[in-house]
Amino acid sequence: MAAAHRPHVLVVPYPSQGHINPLLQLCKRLVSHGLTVTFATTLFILNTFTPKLPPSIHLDTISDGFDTAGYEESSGVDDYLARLQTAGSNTLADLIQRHQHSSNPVHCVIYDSFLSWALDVANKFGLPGGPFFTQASTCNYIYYCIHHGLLKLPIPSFPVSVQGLQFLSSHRDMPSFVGVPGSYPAYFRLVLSQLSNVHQANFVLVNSVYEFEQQVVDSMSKVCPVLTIGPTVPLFYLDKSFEEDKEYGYDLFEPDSSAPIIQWLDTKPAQSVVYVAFGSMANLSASQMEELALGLKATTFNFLWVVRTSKERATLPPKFAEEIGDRGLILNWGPQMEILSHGAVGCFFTHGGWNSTVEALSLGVPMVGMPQWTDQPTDAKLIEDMWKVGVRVKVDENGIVGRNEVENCIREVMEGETSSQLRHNAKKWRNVALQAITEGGSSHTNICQLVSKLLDNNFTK
Ligand code: UDP
Ligand code: 7WV
Repeated sequence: MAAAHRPHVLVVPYPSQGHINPLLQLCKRLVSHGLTVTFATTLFILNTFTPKLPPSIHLDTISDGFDTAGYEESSGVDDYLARLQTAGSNTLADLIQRHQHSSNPVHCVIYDSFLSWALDVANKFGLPGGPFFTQASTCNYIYYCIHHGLLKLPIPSFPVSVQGLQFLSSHRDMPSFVGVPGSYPAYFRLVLSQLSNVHQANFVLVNSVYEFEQQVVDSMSKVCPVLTIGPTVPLFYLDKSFEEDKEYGYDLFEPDSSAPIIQWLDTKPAQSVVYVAFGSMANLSASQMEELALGLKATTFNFLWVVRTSKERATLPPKFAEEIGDRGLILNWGPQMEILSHGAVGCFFTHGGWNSTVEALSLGVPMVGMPQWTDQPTDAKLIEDMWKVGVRVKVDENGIVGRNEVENCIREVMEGETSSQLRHNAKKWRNVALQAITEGGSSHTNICQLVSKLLDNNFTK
């Protein structure tokens, strides 16, 4: 296709690591199908972090209204989300308008489902568009049912009667905004707003695999045009023929170059290391950090632990690093896909963010889920009960996961009775993920369907 006749898709992420990663991977897939793609993150992010992306992905910006320091500059969640919507809508309109007068106008807008207002902007210019959901279909459908009154809050009893959600058996399985009523009201409104206009979208993309959440995808497909297109992870680790797709390419954190992570893993026996990481946002309390440190120490396994913030690092027991010696390596940020795919890693101790969950499931790594908030409790439920690829920690009466619980959960995944079954199941799901992205597989078929929609609607005129 000559460049001028290729549909030009504008992709707009929510400005956080867990949202940028999957939307970028979508960009790569669309480029590989011959489309022209522009990725528009915020001015703050583009000015502050340097991406390592293929030149075929064009970069542009919108504004969240906080061009100097992003979220840190806001006075809190309400302020941030309000300005993200007003400044975001205006600057998205500006961006589309600027392109309209170029040789390369935008034909379609794919926006993060957190930015549901982007559909109004696209439609104002007569453009089609659709959201990309970066969380599990189970969470999306829970929010759909709440938004549309099919689930009333507080949920009076479990299991709920909604088809596809019957496996949820307590408040502990629900997203935190539902399970802990009144927590983060502005974020709760945000996740519900995702579902406000899905029936008006031209398509609804989800970072999941049909086979991962079959029943719930079937239910949601009855109310909007869902296309599961996951896993949106760098594909090299699933299939070595994707040589160009080894990393996401847009990290919002600078790794300590001093830590020789992969060389360290290379010195460890197969499946002897616990990889511990809580994604890009979690902040563990001082007492939780201490319990985790002592639990890890008690297991006697090797561990690779991402302690992201200096505040968290300051809460480690004195002399912890010396005491564990070469058994443990602590880093502030690492190449997670490369780590998870390393043969030395035998268990992923995770907060269960959806990307981390999908990454581990796609690589066949069993997990311990230690959810913090938002969609993570539900992801931990899926890990433990739907896919049976891991266990979920129990929280004590003070809201802390104690050192013994940390130790026991790790032992169960690394060497317990259920360990070999978890590993067996994890391999099975890896294969499901691989099949899905292979020609004829569910996600491959859905991406082809999306691409042909983009071509057929003849957006090129
Ligand atoms: N990640 C990474 N290095 C780290 C920790 C996390 O590259 O040291 C990546 C991880 O692979 C995932 C993303 O950051 O793609 C985190 O997304 P997730 O949904 O798991 O959690 P969130 O950060 O949104 O809580
Ligand atoms: C960033 C900010 C708020 C939320 C999330 C990410 C998420 O859960 O993905 Br609620």
